Amino acid sequence: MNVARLPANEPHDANVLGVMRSLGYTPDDKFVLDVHTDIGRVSIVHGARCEVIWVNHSGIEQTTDCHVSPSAATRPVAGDWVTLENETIVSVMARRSALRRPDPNGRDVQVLAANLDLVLLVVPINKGLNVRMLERFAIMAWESGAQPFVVLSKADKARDVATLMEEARMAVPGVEILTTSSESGEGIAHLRALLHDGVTAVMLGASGAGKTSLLNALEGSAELTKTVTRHGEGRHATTTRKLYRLKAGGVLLDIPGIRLLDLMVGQEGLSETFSDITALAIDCRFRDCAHHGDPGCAVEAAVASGTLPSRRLDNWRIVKRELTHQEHRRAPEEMTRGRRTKPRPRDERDQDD
Ligand SMILES: Nc1nc2c(ncn2[C@@H]2O[C@H](COP(=O)(O)OP(=O)(O)OP(=O)(O)O)[C@@H](O)[C@H]2O)c(=O)[nH]1
Ligand SMILES: [Mg+2]
Ligand SMILES: [Zn+2]
Repeated sequence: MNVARLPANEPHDANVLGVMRSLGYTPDDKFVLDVHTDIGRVSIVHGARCEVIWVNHSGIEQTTDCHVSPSAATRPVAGDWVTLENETIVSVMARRSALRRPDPNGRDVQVLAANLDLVLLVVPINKGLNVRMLERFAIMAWESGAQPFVVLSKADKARDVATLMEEARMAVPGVEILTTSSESGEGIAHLRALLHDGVTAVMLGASGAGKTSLLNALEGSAELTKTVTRHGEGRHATTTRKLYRLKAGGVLLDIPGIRLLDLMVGQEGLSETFSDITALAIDCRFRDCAHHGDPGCAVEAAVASGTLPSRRLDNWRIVKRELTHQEHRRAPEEMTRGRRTKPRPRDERDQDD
């Protein structure tokens, strides 16, 4: 727990609280406002500097370009709550959720955005649905600790939307799905209703999926989505992660497109995304069943009996392999240490879960 003093009876408290709420402050945030500490939210990070929105001692909202003190233990990212002293970020508050991906160096993890409630998985359906991509985005969203929500974008150019919805439903069971079009306005009101006061959402999707266009459709804003050169080519891709406060309340982070290769896979996100397989696996004879020719495998039995589509198991195996690979790159020693050589028998499994 960080600083914990409730606002005293000072005239600007209500104002401070109002601005903090409009910035997405919720009771889930692991700190309490304190009149003696300047707290703000990072809206953009430019290299070593951060743009922070905060309220000064007169209760006036400010947007300040801040340095980060070398003593700050954590490097701030968009969405972080930070404390300020003389326009310098001195500390980063504990995060209640964070969207992460593997660092390009392969060993570390990079935080893309912090303190999220909702991860909008923006996947276009104008050329069919990329199931592989949707599954991975869902894994990354589950791993963040925020709630995933699927936005099937560019619905105005989609054919057979009902089938695509069904495919999406199968890929991420239990996750809500909405079709949208920034052209026709389909689904925009629904999306706006989701992003009410106290909600921080981030849009996760490939480049060109239509994220910035959704922001524009929601807000009637005109963030660049397209710059056509004199020769008729070129598209404006988002290059910075930026936090927007929506007119109807709520906070939305627009981030650059993510490539399939940069996605993070994690054990928890895997079992949530493939919750159908997770549920079946309870009946596998071995706790660490690989669902690949293992004796007593309930998942393979479900495929054989037609209850589970074989494509689903194929995809699970691929992602599982990727996960093992990523974990291995991040912590080779830990992997070897943690690996069990022999599967435990079933009754032992039943006791420790
Ligand atoms: N038909 C149609 N085209 C769309 C829709 N939404 C976006 N587009 C087009 O798709 C292209 C990419 O849209 P952007 O909103 O820039 O995509 P983005 O996800 O922000 O891309 P990055 O910033 O690179 O991550 C643009 O040319 C948009 O005009 C839609 O709902 N329907
Ligand atoms: Mg964009
Ligand atoms: Zn199995």
